[in-house]
Amino acid sequence: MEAMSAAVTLEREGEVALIRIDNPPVNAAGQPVREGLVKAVAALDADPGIRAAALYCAGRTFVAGADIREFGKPFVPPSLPETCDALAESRVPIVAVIQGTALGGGCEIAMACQARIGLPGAKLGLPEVNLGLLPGAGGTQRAPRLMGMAAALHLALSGKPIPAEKALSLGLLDEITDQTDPRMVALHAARRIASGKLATRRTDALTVTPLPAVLQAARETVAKSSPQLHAPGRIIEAIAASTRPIAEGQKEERRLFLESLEDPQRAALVHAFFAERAVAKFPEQDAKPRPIERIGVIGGGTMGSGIATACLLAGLQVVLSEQTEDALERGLATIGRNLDGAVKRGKLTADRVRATRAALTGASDLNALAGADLIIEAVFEKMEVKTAIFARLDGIAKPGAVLATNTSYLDLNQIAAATSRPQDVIGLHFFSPAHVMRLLEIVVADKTAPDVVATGFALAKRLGKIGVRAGVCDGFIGNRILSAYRRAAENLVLDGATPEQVDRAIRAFGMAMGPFEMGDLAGLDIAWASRRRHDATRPADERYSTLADKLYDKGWLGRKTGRGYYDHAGETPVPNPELPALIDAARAEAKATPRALTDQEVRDRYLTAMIAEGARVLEEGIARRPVDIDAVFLFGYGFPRHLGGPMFHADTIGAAELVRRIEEYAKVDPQFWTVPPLLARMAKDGTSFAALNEAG
Ligand code: T1G
Repeated sequence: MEAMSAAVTLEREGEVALIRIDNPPVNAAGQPVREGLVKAVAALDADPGIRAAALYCAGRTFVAGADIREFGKPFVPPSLPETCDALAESRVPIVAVIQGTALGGGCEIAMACQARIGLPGAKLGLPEVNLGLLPGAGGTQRAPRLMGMAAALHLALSGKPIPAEKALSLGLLDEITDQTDPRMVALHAARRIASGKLATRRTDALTVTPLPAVLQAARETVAKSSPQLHAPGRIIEAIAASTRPIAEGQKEERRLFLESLEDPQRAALVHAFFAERAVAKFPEQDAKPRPIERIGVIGGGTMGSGIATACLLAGLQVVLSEQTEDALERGLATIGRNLDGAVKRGKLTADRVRATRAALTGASDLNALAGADLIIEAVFEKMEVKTAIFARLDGIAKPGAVLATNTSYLDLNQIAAATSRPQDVIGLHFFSPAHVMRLLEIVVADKTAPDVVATGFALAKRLGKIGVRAGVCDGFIGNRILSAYRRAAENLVLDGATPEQVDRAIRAFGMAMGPFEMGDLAGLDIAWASRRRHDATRPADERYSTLADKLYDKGWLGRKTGRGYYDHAGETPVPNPELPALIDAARAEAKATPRALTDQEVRDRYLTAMIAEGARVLEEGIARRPVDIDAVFLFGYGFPRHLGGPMFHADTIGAAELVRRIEEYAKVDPQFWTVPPLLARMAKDGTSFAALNEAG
């Protein structure tokens, strides 16, 4: 075994050689991998005794792609394209042996080799589009050569990995083996090449059949499905170039790849990729989670049945508790429908349905939860209801059971104080529909034990959700910030915008929905209850829009009553024709001086409110880092991934400009528009939220 670099070794076995990559945790193609591969190919070329070689990886997976952490840092040669070219031009035929996932640059390394074998469960993919990139190491030229232009377009535009069987049928793999040891498969395959029993192909010598209609269809599809994203169009153009001689095609690919590397969308999408992983690091992460196999769910309404469904889909045992048999039946029926939906969506295989349904039991007596490892309360959002339930649970739940509430804003410390075991109490704030939305706010009270926090994160992982640690305040991270930019939206209407203009401007920014259409969807009674909750503490000088109250008073609660800010009677919602009169009345009451606002002004004010409240949430320690806020909004509130999240986006505006905007807006509404001290300091010091993330 001869070291080619810190991550690559070369082993000679008679007339064959084995190239081994070992770069934990996922064999990312960082500089040591690239350097080692180039040296290994040179060593093979220089050794006439070697007639065939195999490339395999140590650990759980083949190369998972370029090392994303290198982006934006000074480049250290050789590049991944040069590495793949070296493999493609190797005198000695090389077979790539793939376990786990060969993704991005990893798939490109495999495609540059002269044959590819998949181990059981292997997957191959070109996920670069998810990072705002394109396969930039020859992938847009070699994938069409191996699998045809149409399949290559689908693989690179979907960004989704395909199983080995599909890869084999498309020509991306040459064989699948049932052997599980990569080295053994590698040694055997190299020997088969040497003895002429395993055919090899030089990918670069293959040609691509032009499919102009397929290319045009792809252009039209991406123009419709993701008009705001830049990478898909670049991928199509790079793959279109694959009908040219490979050197020309690679030149076009390189041009487009370098363009994508500089694109702000790439930085934002890579940030979003790491955000999902960064939030899984939290102060209590070394504590041992408590075992969670049996889950009790209290409340079979929308949230409770959604939470129960999420737990069932994760293979957990669930006892659903409701107050009456009728309510229980309704809850169980909702869960049944959710599971049917999961089967339709392919989230639950037919053979698992029976076992999943059998894991669910119902009870109309809280005592049935005595054996649960973790109990999640999801009942009516009233403090007295929740504290009464937790007081009862204190006498029912077994010692060590985790007691969780799904409250979306109530004071967790007060709920914990209703028990004699506050250390076992935690907030698990799910987002509706709870069995679909990936975000889970894990709310930590003053006395929550570290292993209970770790249990919350273990449950999030088990449910396939993204857990984000939050401190206790009204609305935690997401809803607290939501209330700020919702208020900014209401004040924008006082100042001259229409709800439709605000929604249009925010959708044009990239949010899935604007605030008013979101309100109509969720139900205007939810925000009404939130405003009532603040009546007693609302400062007298607060600028308050009565428009939403006027809609509520008319019984216009949005989609569920057919009318809210919009009329939902027809195919597509149209602005409520009775709204202008109510808007005029609300403006008069607020003594507002409406004027025409541009969509840009609407966006600036709305986003500045979001970011300013995010800065306050950071300052108070409700969120530990800006990236935690980004994760909440990327995975729970439809913030566009290609903009990285509110705090990542804030850095593209800059603290000084944000402070300037707030001071300008404060001239009309000084009570709402105050400069958060953190933002003022950042403006003065010239620091960024990214720097705060680094500081951790
Ligand atoms: N580079 C650097 N680090 C990576 C990485 C990568 N490509 N992939 C994963 N990691 C880290 C991750 O941050 C985490 O670190 C640890 O590995 C385990 O990951 C030229 C330009 C492979 C399916 O987009 O999809 O190639 O948090 O928790 O759930 O054309 O990681 O432990 O410190 O996700 O088992 C294309 C991205 C790159 C694949 C494994 N490749 N990775 O999932 O583990 S661009 C990708 C994944 C490219 C070329 C272009 C997943 C996984 P830490 P994990 P997992």
